[in-house]
Amino acid sequence: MANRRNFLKASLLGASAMAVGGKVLAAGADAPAKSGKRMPRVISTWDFGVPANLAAWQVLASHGHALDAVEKGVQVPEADLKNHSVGRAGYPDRDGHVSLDASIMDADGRCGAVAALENIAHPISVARRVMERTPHVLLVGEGALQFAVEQGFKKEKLLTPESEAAWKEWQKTAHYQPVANSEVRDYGKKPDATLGLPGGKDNHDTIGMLAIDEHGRLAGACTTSGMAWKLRGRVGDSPIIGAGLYVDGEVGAATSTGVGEEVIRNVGSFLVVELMRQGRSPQQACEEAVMRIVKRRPNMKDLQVGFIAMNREGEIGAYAIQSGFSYAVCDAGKQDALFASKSVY
Ligand code: SD4
Repeated sequence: MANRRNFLKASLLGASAMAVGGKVLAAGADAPAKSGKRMPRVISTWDFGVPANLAAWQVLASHGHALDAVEKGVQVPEADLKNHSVGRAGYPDRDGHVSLDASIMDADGRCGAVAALENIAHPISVARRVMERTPHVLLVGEGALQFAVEQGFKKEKLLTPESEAAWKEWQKTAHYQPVANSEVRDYGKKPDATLGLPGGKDNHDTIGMLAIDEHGRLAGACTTSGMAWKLRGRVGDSPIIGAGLYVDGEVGAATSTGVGEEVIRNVGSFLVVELMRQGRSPQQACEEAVMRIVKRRPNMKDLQVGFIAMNREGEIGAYAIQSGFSYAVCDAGKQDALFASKSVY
């Protein structure tokens, strides 16, 4: 179990390199922008956050709203056929159904979410419709699908031949053991957003994105196909407001990736925002929230949870249990920056 000394050691030594255009540039402290202003800005989880941020940036750079930016941004991995952990090409559940979870939230506490949604490629946009066109926050399963179709979303088969092949391969053992996405990635290379995920190993990455626009408005989005081979009906943290995503315009925003059950148990993203409210920096808040989980679960060997956070000044933070968690940052200074997060192990 990580004790306080380990934690401090990890905080001090945890490598945090940044890759931009193929070169590792600097340690991943949140360096002040040259202009002194950190907005507009967008941060998102994992390597595929780089192209997602670019799409969000198009909105932010043309004076758009943070809410539009995060929706547009996360639609990129949702549509990516090589991405087997988000959206259209996500790996299915144990029984072969691709079921998607997503949530979206703005600075005023307005939010919407869908869980266990099947046959719709962009769950984030359905989540936004839940927020804007219903008195509800969360729609699930059949009801979410019915609502999506009523709203004009196209119903389509999502299971791609590649995902189906991976599922069939998995069925040979049918062993369900979420594996931490913690292999060391080569940050010396230009981030390759089309990497996809090797079958069966990296079986769960989620895109969580936080943005602040030029008016200082915060918003967040989170979308995933959840854990590959999960039990039918399993819902992770991503569509649970307060767990996978939380935004408070007076304080900041946070989102998570990793084993959703642990994040739900600890109401992770809400915790990160509350810690920022109490005066922690985004980095300190992410670290404390991760340590809260680690403290409760001594045997964290195969467990990954990572948080990213942004406060209302546009300062950011990231922290994970395991190494190998990456996050992408985009602002007026650099649009394709990818960082290796600090981590406990
Ligand atoms: C879930 N948190 O469904 C998601 C999966 C994920 O990295 O983020 N994996 O539990």
